[in-house]
Amino acid sequence: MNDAAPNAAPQTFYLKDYKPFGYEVESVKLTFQLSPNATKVHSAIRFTPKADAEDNRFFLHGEQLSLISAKIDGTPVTARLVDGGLECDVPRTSFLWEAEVEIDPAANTALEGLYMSNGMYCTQCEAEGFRKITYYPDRPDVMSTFTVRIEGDEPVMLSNGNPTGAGEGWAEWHDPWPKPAYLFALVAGDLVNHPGSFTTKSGKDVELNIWVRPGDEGKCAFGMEALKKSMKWDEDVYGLEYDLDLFNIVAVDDFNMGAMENKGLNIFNSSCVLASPETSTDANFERIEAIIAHEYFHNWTGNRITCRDWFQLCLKEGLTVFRDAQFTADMRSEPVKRIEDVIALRARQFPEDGGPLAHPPRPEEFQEINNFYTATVYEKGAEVIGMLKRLVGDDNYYKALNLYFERHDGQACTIEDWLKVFEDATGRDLNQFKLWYSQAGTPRVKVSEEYADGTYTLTFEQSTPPPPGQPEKAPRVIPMAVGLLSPNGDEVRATEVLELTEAKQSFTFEGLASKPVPSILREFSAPVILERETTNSERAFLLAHDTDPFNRWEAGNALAKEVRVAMVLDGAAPDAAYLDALEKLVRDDEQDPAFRALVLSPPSQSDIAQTLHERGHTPDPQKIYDAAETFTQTLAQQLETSLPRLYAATTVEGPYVPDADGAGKRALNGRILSLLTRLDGGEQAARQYASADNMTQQYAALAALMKAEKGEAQSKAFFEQWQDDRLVMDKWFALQIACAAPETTAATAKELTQHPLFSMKNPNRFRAVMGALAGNHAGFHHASGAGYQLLAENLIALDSVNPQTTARMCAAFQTWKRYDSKRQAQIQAELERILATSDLSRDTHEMVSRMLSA
Ligand code: 0A1
Ligand code: ZN
Repeated sequence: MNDAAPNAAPQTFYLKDYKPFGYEVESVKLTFQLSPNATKVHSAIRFTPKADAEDNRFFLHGEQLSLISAKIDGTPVTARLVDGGLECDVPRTSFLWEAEVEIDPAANTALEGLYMSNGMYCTQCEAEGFRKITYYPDRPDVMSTFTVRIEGDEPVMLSNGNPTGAGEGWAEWHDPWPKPAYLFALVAGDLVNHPGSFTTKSGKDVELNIWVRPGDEGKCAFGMEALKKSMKWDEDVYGLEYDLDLFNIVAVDDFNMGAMENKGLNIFNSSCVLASPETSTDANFERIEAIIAHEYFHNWTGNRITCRDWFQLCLKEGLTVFRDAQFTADMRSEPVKRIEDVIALRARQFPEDGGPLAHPPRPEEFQEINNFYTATVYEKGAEVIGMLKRLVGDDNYYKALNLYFERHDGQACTIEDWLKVFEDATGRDLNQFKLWYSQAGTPRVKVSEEYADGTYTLTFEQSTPPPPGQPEKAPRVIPMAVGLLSPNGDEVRATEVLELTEAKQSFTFEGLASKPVPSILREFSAPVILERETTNSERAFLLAHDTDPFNRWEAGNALAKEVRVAMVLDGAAPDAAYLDALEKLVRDDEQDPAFRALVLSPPSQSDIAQTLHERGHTPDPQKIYDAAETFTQTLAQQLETSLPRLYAATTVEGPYVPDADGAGKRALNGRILSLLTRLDGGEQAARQYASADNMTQQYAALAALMKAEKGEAQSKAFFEQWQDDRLVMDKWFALQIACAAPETTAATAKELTQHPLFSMKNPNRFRAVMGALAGNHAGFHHASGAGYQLLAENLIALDSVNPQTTARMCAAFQTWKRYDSKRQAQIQAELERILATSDLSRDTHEMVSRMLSA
């Protein structure tokens, strides 16, 4: 059942309305009597009224709970059940609140609160799931210590903190660190552990475990190593040590997100922790390492210092994403990580920021906070921290961070607290910088240049398109990293960070013997759209000579986009000079394979659509698809004679190791194989498929074959081999849709929704199918409208099962206004159909209304 009748005006929450809770929560003791359909939860909570409370209403959140009894200081009381919780008359002195409620974990398909997944009990409380477990002030600024007793016949019963006792049918846990309820966790089931240990820098031994279903024990070793590396890295780089005797990770199959940082008991979507060479690709390994690090790093940035309210979500998420990106850069390759992150930012955050779902990293209002776990809060939130670090410098950054941990440990904080430590540590005024937190939209920066008498001038004009009817936005502080190259390719000015603070601003460079070639926005020093009139030959020059690896890739990427845009708009042939430049780079064995693979990966079709839209054109998905096909085919032909040698040279021999070097080579090898498959009828790919001993190569071969419509036999074999492995099956589902031609994409996806292994209850499977549909740009946007229809139908069906995942996947429609009027009308009709569904969840209602009101 969904909460509230959302078709009646849903409630909106505002940042400006923040009021502290009127009571301290001194301690929380919870007892769970587990039973699939009737779990009893007894809570004993000591409240003390705050002397200076502005508001002493005693309101506890609670949803989908059956209240059995309530007592204050041992005497039964009658609580008033109100919308979203209960109220009660309480003493003006410290008192013990006790309540007993009953909940139904087996019926909980929303996967929020206490639920069951494959017979295992599991919780997800962020953001507001604890209120589905018991009555409580479920807000992040209420922090308390938790003692938990679990009664049941499950072989393993876990909660936060340290174990304090266990016996036949019961286990007790105590978490000494005060925490908000969203970090509460409980897991119980038939689990086995992969153990490990870590000694902290001050000599404390920490027991580590990864808990999985029997049968998955062999897929934990990589995650365990990643955890140890994360613990060490946080000590080395930030000086932060782990603070409990035990750190548990649990893998669960049914989970709405990637993972969750519950104190001492991280819960992971099994796709983000289980790994083996046979079942996981290089990309899976990299992601798993990053997510394990991310959740672990939350122990300080999120748990020890948490958020005052959910408007401040980017305080913990932006910082933790930034920290996990630093970690991945250190463990693997800094430029490759930066390039991957910028590709992802442009693919996910830029469309959000330029469409109807745009919001600032710190939103000021929401109806359903679950809808704000977005690319803007996470990825743009991290970009803002990257800019701050660039502006104040590394030393000042770590000085400010030390002050942050010293000053705010144990507190629930705001963006103001965060910026204040930087102001205090550096003496810098961050008022203007703060606009990054309060303004939505991606700034555009127009660059022009002048050269005369040895002086080179760069002029920047910034503007952020305001939503219709809103005033022009004030200029922001933009750190613009710039270097200059001489025409012979030498760097004549090393990277310098120019600080843009005005709408229009010029910077001069003196003493240059000739007009330099500028390399602007190095390392993507700010999340902006750069507009600069330049030539393809200058881009090719930077692709060959730039000393900043990010910008070298960027030059190639910009060139690729220009070529593809010209193909789409003017029907031009693929640019010969670009093909030559690509060929040269791909054949250059001196260059890093990972870099060559990235340059050889064309911009995605949705990226081309986005670029066309930014330039005022209406993207035609079919034309974009045709241009991509023609380009790749032409490139394959151009490289024809080199492909067999390149394929052989990039094939990694020997046992599979999921490290960055091997991954880079395999990525390049995979690109080469996909080109080769266009020419050899799939011979090489079939050989690779047959001999592959790891998923990266097996999957690359299968993808190449399926894309060329030559993979039917291998797809069957893949199914036979892996049908019992849920995570590998997700790949099988998704790949068929990703490889389908535009006119068959929706039908392929529809057929897969009829497959016996398709399930609405497993978010990974639903995402594998519907996410692949939305991700196949030309197929999803096929003129028939079949893609839109299929997604809408499935979202309507999913909404009553799992509102959170439904709402998140609705975002596939967010770019609707950029397409032609026929497609707009088709999408609008689907959005209206969703909105008209009776009993639509608050989550989906908010997302669809926001998109329709654009
Ligand atoms: N805090 C987690 C992400 C997360 C957020 C919400 C969830 O359920 C609604 C679950 C997980 C992270 O950043 O990893
Ligand atoms: Zn996080």
